[in-house]
Amino acid sequence: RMLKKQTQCCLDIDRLNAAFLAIYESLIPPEEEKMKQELFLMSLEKLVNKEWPEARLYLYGSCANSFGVSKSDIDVCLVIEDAEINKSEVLLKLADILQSDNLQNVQALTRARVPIVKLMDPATGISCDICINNVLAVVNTKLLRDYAQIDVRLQQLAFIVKHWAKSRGVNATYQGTLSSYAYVLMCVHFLQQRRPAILPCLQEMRTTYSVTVDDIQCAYFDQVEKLRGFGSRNKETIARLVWAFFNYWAYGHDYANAVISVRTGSILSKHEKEWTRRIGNDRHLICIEDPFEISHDLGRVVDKFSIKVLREEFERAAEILQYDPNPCATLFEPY
Ligand code: 3AT
Ligand code: MG
Repeated sequence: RMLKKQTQCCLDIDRLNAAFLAIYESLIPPEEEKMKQELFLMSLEKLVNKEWPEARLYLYGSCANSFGVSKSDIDVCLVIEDAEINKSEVLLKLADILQSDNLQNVQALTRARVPIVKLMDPATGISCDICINNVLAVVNTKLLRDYAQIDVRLQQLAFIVKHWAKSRGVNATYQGTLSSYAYVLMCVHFLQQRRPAILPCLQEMRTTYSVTVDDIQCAYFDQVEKLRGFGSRNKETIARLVWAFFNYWAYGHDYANAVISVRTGSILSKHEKEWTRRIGNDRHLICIEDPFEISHDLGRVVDKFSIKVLREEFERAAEILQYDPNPCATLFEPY
């Protein structure tokens, strides 16, 4: 009877596939939006180069990692290769320059964890955050973009998970829930763990790309065009994967002991990472290892209240996918 029940559920799940694909497609930004962003970046770079001729601007975050939905804010990193600079001074100067160029809502946040200048371009409606010399974020953006080239199911799963997290209010690090970056890493790890695997572990393969940033060596196999079709032996549909993803985080993950690690493509123990005790504000209640900054747990923002909220949301999602007659609507209901 058990087996019959399971087969039944899988068939039902696959029936939802078209609906999930339609949600995914509705979230993809149009080509035109990407072009506008590129043009805006070029005009910004011109402006910046008047003051700092050697400086370069890079897009990072969801506008460059393939996991950006339509109308997201863009994240820009200003790279100045002068070790002597004072970030706060540069940010204040930058804010001045932008203000005199008629950009709107210009604001320098020099005391934030990642100091930035915020602005809005009235001509295009693009809102943007500019940080200084945050090269690690530019490199982790490339890693995620490279993973996205291997199997389209990563992009599909991540769009749906991010859309769910935003709808359910569990995508705010200042409230103790997880960043978009953390959710995408959870998706990559999940697809590395399927059998047959849908994604490889690029950092365990031959090095074809290597940079050293802030004393951290970032190295992995980046010739991803050679890996297209890697996951094709696994035939799971996106609906099945969404269902399995929420089941894993609701009932399968060992919150007491396990650390998910995209870097190794495996589960590590909290014990070996020495993430068993609370140190300062880092509580390690859900552990997601950063692929490059390996002492960094992306779950460290989660506290004893928000872990409950998160786990209840994972369980809610798993229950809905199992039993709700119209799961695609209920799953994304605003909280
Ligand atoms: P949204 O579509 O904006 O929600 P995003 O991928 O742009 O998703 P964020 O704006 O939260 O996500 O972050 C922008 C980038 O900054 C993503 C990643 O390259 C980097 N980043 C964010 N949080 C961390 C972190 N804790 N450690 C290292 N890099 C991070
Ligand atoms: Mg962003």
